[in-house]
Amino acid sequence: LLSLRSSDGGRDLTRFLMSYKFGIDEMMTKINILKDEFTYIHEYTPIEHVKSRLKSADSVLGKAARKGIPLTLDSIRDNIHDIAGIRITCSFIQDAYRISDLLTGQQDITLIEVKDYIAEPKPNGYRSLHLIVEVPVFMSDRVESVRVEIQIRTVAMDFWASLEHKIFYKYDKAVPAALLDELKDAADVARNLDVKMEALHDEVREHGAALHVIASVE
Ligand code: 0O2
Repeated sequence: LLSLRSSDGGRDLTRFLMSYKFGIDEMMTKINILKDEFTYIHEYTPIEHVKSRLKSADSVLGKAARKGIPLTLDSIRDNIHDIAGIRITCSFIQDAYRISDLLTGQQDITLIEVKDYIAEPKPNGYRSLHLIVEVPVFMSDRVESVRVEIQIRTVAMDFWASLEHKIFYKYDKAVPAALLDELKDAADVARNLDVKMEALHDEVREHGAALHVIASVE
């Protein structure tokens, strides 16, 4: 195999990464359809924000080298699952599972892996629902199944994760223990906020349903 850092290998790598960009495009279309349809029919959408990112060639090669993965396209495809990444932010915990079900229930999506850090948060307090899915991408001469990592989290989880990520890099991954403890406390506060907001949301919805029943009887 040509070295992926040589000019020919680099072209192969660019073409390889292009299929991940198309994988993101396919998934974004699905997510935007769900979002628009929900807004139109229910006047409410479980999807608040969506962001996507494609890992750069350098960061893919860097990750492969760090993990001791051979620098071939096949082994990169098999071992690095977050080349294409999508992050969906929602309001409530139950929305995260709803979005996950709506996406993974689609005929052409294959669910490869689920990591439920909402049910089982990481020791540092990180919470999020991670899915690895495969989506077909139709190209001029072939169909490729492209893996996309989807992170689904509430606004509170996202707020915590983005600050924690910044702190982690600010301290060059050596965060002082006292700060780690405070971050864990903040994660607990975010979790409590999610639980509280969900309970309020359910209460308001039940109240709305009761009003609807009264109105239909009258
Ligand atoms: P970035 O900069 O966001 O891309 P992997 O390392 O992906 O091969 P792993 O560790 O099993 O395998 O994956 P996992 O646990 O599903 O987490 C992958 C991604 O989730 C991370 O990507 C982060 O985006 C996010 N994540 C996981 N744990 C944490 C955490 O403790 N804090 C924050 N803020 N984010 C987390 P990257 O590549 O590490 O980072």
